[in-house]
Amino acid sequence: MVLNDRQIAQYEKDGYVSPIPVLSNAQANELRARLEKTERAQGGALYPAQRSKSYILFKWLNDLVRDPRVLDPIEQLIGPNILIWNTIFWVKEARSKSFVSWHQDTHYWGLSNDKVITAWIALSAAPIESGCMRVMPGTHRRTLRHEDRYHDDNMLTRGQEIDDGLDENDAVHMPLAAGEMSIHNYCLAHASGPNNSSDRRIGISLHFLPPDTKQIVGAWDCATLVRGIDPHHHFEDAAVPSCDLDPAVVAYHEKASRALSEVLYTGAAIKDRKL
Ligand SMILES: O=C(O)CCC(=O)C(=O)O
Repeated sequence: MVLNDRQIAQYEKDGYVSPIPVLSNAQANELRARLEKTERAQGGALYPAQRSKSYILFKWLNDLVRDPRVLDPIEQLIGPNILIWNTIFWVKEARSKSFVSWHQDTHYWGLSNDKVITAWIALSAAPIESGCMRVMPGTHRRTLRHEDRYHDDNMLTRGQEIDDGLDENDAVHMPLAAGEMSIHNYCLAHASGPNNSSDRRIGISLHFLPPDTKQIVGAWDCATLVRGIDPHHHFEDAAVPSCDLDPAVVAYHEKASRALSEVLYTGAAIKDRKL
């Protein structure tokens, strides 16, 4: 067992657990190098659509979402049957203003289940000065009002931001070393500030579902069973890449990423595709 009773109780009460060691520093560096090789080959960055549903596109990430070091603590929190639904790259360049406003993902992902869980894995060091993840303990038990603010430096699709009297003094930072992971319930309010460090801050969020979850906003969606069984089949089985940017899955990934983008922008006044 990876998580002890205190950590499990903290997840239930506060909505998060951090840090959890997952990869060695060398393994995190190796995955970072794989990502940066793709970025270089494309002129310096991922394309916006490649940021999401990326486990369909990158073999190394499809392996990571099945890694027992990642899944064991997830199983302790949501049970033995686990689907990977989405993964998102969160790259903040060194000394960049990129930030993520306070938000609860539950309002935007079209999912029926409040057990949906996010694992955030650091591929670079993510100390406080780099704009690490922050959370508001206990807010996973409240529905908070959001507004779309469309800020250029906001990494979220529509600049969604909680406008419901949150007190910044209640926030907790979740700094991570490269290779460590934080976990939070997707109903929990979270955010992150600009990167004031001299290195890139590179993270990947992995979004896992119990199989009784449904997509209730989008007409079509996909996911991959990574542990246990799926008696429900609410999601199409996602394509699996046999190498990074496998030509056999590129069109499928584009379909999945576009379908997700449509869900994320449902009801938005402006659809400026960031994901
Ligand atoms: O990487 C960040 O700073 C924010 C990530 C995030 O919002 C998420 O994983 O849900």
